[in-house]
Amino acid sequence: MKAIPWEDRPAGCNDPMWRSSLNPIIGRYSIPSSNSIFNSAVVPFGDGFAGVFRCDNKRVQMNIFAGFSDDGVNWRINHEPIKFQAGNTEMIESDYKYDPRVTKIGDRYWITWCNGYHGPTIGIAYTYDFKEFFQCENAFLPFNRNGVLFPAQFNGRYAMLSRPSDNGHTPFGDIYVSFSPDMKYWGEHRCLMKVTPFEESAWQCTKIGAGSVPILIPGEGWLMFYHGVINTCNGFRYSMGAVILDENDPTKVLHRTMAYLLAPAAPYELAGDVPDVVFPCAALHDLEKDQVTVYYGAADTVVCMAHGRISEIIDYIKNN
Ligand code: BMA
Repeated sequence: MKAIPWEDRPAGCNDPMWRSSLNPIIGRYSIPSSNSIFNSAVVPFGDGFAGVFRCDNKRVQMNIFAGFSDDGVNWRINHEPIKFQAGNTEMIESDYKYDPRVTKIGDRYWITWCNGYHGPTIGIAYTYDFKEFFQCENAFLPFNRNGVLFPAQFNGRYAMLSRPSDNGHTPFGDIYVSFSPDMKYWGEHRCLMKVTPFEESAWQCTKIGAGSVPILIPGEGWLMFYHGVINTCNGFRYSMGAVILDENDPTKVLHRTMAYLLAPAAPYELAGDVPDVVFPCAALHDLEKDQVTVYYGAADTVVCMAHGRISEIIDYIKNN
């Protein structure tokens, strides 16, 4: 595997995670049509990396685009959005597509995203090569967002995290997990984790949503980065935390951050089309080197990275 993008902890930093000195790694105008590029997903692919990027155009129409990189930092994003063919169903209408995640399961890469079908719900598609994409049935009824697939099956069933929501800027939201034998029919919906009491952990007291594809940490469980939101007098503020789920039973939370891992503080997180947003959608990891690099959208405008030591993050989650 290619080395993941990495920088050691800066001198004097005691935080569990730190920002890349290259942030933002993708600027808002990185393709000719774009107003903003953010909330995007990357995975190891071939000799390098591939990704699916949320690029809102200058009409502020939301769509998803494929991209490629040799080093995970410098990206060539296609100038045309992904064009889907029919997958496990006939083509489904889609008014908009945003906030993609990419999960490799077996021989293919599955894309999940927020799909506009009479309101937001979870779209699903797959690709083998990031050139041809096959769209499948939507996972759920509207309204839902933040659909994230596990990279493994449980008793032969696929598992997906999601966040039932409303048609607008949802003022509530907990994370659920659902199962499917075939990526088409979803059920056995279980509530996984809820917002926290304001007095205990206010940054995640309004709504939470799954972020990165869960990473299996041997002997610990599934590590998943998620976002948490507090409603302030200036609107929503999005921060990042993480959770460890049971390796064999992804309906079980073992440990969860009460203190955040990363919250809006850098200029590109505080200023942009939507200020005060840190929104994780992907993570690259290297277990041997004890490294994880999270990709997050900043201020609904640009793409950024944050690094951390997996073992330290696990300890931090357990202790905080
Ligand atoms: C959510 C989604 C995200 C966005 C966030 C902050 O509801 O629309 O795409 O990053 O709000 O604006």
